[in-house]
This record gives sequence, structure tokens and C-alpha cells, in this order.
Amino acid sequence: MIEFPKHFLWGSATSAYQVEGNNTNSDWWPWEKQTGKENSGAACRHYELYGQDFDLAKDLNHNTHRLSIEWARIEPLEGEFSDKELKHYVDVIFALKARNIEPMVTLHHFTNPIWFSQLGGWENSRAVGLFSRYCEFVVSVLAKHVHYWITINEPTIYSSHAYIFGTWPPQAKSLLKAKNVQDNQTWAHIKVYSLINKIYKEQNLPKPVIGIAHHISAVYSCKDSLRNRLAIFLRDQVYNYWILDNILRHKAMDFIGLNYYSRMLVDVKNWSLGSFLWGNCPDNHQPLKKNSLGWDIYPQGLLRVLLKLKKYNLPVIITENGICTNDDNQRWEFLYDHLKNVHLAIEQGVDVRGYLYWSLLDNFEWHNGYDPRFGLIDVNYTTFHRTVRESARKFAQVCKNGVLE
Ligand code: IFM
Repeated sequence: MIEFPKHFLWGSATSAYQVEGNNTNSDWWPWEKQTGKENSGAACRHYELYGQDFDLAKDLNHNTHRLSIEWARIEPLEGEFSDKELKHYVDVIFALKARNIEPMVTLHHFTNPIWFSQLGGWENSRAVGLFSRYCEFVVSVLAKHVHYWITINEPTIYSSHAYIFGTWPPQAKSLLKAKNVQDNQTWAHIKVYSLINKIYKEQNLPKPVIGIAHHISAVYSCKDSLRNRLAIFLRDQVYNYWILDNILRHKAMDFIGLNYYSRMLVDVKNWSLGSFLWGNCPDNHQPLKKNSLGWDIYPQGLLRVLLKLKKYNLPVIITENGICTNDDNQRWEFLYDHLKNVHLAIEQGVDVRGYLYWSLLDNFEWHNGYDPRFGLIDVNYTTFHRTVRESARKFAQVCKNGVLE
């Protein structure tokens, strides 16, 4: 029997664009149409059905739920803020609180308003100011109801997919642009961190808890060599630790939000930058089980990452960890093995305060559309009927007692 600390945060996460539906003012909306990708359309209709989704989360004993606010709903045109849409999110947060579920609110989860993208998005030096202005509008109203904030979700994934690999809008392929975007998001976080604290002080509220949700892969090599060792070092720096070091130099983080899914397996065959920074070993000589997108399932990597985070001396919340699969037994196996590794990390002195599974619902998995099924809850995209999966019920037992049998 494995026992987790008392007051552990247990629950799941979603993001607005992936579940709400009809986010017509967001940059992904026209991009999906232009590129002929699967359209997000009505998504899970969570914008209307959030009450029933939170009833299910409550039944599943979740005490915390991570959600995001869609900037393009709040500020559909530059400088024009919607009280009506902000009120919608107030209602959403009240709906969680009414069910005794602690909200954890993300202010940016990959998507931008169309007008912001037309100004150059995160490449523009005005991005930091524009993002802060939106955050000020939102936080001033939500401060009374929210204790946990995440400014930006996965800045390194955003900059690499949108500005290096060219898989997300604006489909750039430039290391320089990616660096600029990541720097701007880092500054935006630092600025919004102070802004949120200032708002709480002005409103005489207890200090909030603020972080980013940072994607970290465990980096391994398939064989030991000088080039591979160098590649592991570089990837760890570039993707995993620079951004944390930078933010922490400014003392602008109260917890590390960790999004962990898989490992990178390095095997550098030449001296090109690409093979050092991305590219995985193509051979199948360390075959592992994979999720339906082909990512290696590697629970022990989570322990390794958590142990590496110990040096920052900050609480860690697993803000995402999950699997897309059509085999629900595999989902429970994934959950079980990852939770075991979280517990091992706690035993070894890592201050882990919570675990949020990605995701509550099946949802729109960006350029991969609706095929990947990450949800604890199955969504029928024709009828929008929800079906709770068996794995969700097993996880519910853990959420109830903090015990993994
Ligand atoms: O769906 C995404 C989420 O938006 C950010 N983290 C990873 C998830 C799975 O790819």
C-alpha cells in the first residue's frame, strides 16, 4: 500500500481551446481551416456543459481542477474586453467551488487572439505588455476566488512547435524567432507574477500561489558516447532547465508545475545542430510500450525528472501527466506506474504537492485532432455524451484516500 501526503491535490486538467468549442476569435480557428487540419469545431461543448463535467469530476473525488481562460474570448479585439465572457469564467470557477473543487487557472495555453497574432504574436516586443493587460483584467476580478495561478503553459513546447518545427501557427522554422518568443514568454511570466501579487495585496487577499506549467521530458541516450552526453546536457539545458533558472533568478515562482509525458532517447550520429537538439534514436533496440501517438511510456523518467527538480527547493505540482490510448487498461497501468514513481520521489525528499491527470475529458489534441484519447472520461463527439472510463474509477479511489493499493 502506497500512501500519499495529506492535503495532496488530486484531480485533472483541461485547456479552454481543447474542450470548450467555437473559439472563433483564436488564432488556431482560421489556421485549422487554412491548413485543412481536423477542425476543433464544437470540441466537447464544455463551454455549455461544464456543470455536468464538474459533477463527474466531483463523483471521481477530484479535489482540484486545472482549467484555462481563452484570451480571445476575453479580448476579442485589441483593447476591447468582454465583461460577459469574464462573467462566464466567474461562473465556471463558482461551479468548481460549489463542488469543493479547488480551481487552478492557466492564463495562456497555446492559443492567442487573432488580432494579437496579426501583430506578430509573441515575436512582437509589445507581447509582454499586451498579455499583462489581459491578465490584469482577468485577475482583478478572479483574485477573490482563485488561489492557484499558472501564467503560461509549456513555453518551450509552444516555441518549438510554432517556431522551430513549424507544426503550429505561425509555422515558422527559425531558432532565432523561437528564442525571442521564449524570452518574451519568460518576461511575460515574470511581469505577470508581480502583477498578480500586486493585485492580491491591493485587495487584501492572502498571497496566491503562482507558477508555470513546464513540460519536461526525461533525456536519455541509447548508448554512451561523447556526442550523446553532450546532447543530453544541451537538451536538458535548452528544453528543461534554462527557463526555470531564468525565472528563479527573478524569484518569480512559488511552485514548479510539471507536465511529464515521456522520454527523449538521444543518439547523435553527426555534428549537426538538429541531431543534438531534437531527433530521437530511430532504432528499436530499447522497445517500450507506446501511447497511441507513438510516445514511449517511461514512468521511471518521471522519478528522474522530479529528483532533478529538487535543487530548486520549491514545491512541485504535477500539472499534467497522461496517456492517449484506446486501451483503458493501459491507461490505468500508466497511471499506476507514474503514481508509484511520484511516491518514490516524495520518499526521496521531493516536495510534490499534487497530481493532475491530463485530461478530464477526451479532447482536441491540436494538430493531431480528435483521434488521441487522453480522457478519464470518453466523449462521443456526435452526441457529446460522456462515459466515465474504468481507469477513472480506479484513479477515483486513489483521489479519495490518497492511497494507491
Ligand atoms: O494536449 C496537450 C496539452 O495541451 C499540453 N500538454 C500536453 C498535452 C498532450 O499532448
